[in-house]
Amino acid sequence: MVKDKILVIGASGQIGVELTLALRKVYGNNNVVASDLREENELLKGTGPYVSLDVMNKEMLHVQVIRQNITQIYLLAAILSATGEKNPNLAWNLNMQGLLNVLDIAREEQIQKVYWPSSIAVFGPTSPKINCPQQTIIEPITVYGISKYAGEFWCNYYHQRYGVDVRSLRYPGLISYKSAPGGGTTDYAVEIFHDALEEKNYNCFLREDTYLPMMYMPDAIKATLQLMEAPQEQIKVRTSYNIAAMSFSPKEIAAAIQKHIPDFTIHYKPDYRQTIADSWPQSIDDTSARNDWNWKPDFDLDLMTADMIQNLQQAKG
Ligand code: NAD
Ligand code: AKB
Repeated sequence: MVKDKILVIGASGQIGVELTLALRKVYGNNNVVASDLREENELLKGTGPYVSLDVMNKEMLHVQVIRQNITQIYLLAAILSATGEKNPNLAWNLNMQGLLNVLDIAREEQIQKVYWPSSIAVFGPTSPKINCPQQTIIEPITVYGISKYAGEFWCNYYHQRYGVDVRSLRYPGLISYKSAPGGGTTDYAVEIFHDALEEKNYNCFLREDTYLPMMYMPDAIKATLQLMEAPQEQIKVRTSYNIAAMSFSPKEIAAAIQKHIPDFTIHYKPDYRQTIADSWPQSIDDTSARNDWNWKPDFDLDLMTADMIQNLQQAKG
């Protein structure tokens, strides 16, 4: 049997750091190669191999895959919703070409499994707002959402046509304390904790009543590992699975933080990201993931808030 050897592309990002560390626990430090365009994240240093890699450079990527005897690829490099609206061409090019480079190499080198995340950003203003189903009207209005929706169908195509075992999750907004978010609309739900602890005040770029689907990073990592470990026959959705954990508004997360920091205050100054948030569903129906591979989250708003504050307080000394 061929030994698993994993390449994580975009390993220095918000998800990449934690996913790389989690994969190293499961597969062994030396069997998970971290890679990124930017320098190695501090938390990854000394925990396993790292290579500098641009996913847009297909030749370089191909050489690394062969040289390192890679059997699985996790592609996390992307431009997120808010940054994408500032530079639509860059977002489209990276999000599409990066994925196509990986899928092509996976086909040519018969890579066993590929992971590529999609997002709740595939949904648009015409999708149902509450408990948005797996299959529904999907008309995204951001370049990020368009690239994710197109990407889902490329994954499905490479699976159907070439047998590439590529799997995907539509992550909601992810909340974490280990690594910073990278230019999304849901980033406020991370920033708010840092400002609550440091300034006792947060200026929110979304309206107080903007409900969005969110998830704590440990649940996102759990879902990713669970999806990737599930037997092939259990994976019935080959575009991307809806997954959900919690939904809240800025007003609600502020109230949850005030249970720990009573003098915390929040002010609202919506900017261009409000339009993006308004186009997304408020909550997600993840029945398919629950039925197909037993998905179930562990964290709700209060549990996540308590854990975030405890860990950030410890880190800040
Ligand atoms: P991030 O911006 O924090 O990290 C992306 C990483 O990719 C960065 O370290 C960046 O340096 C790297 N990168 C950029 N261009 C590259 C290139 N050309 N070659 C190699 N590396 C490159 O993003 P993230 O939040 O960790 O997101 C990872 C994936 O998950 C993305 O596909 C994103 O769309 C998806 N996702 C994230 C969230 C979230 O809330 N974080 C939600 C839904 C989906
Ligand atoms: C973003 O806000 O762009 C991301 C996402 C939901 O995909 N966090």
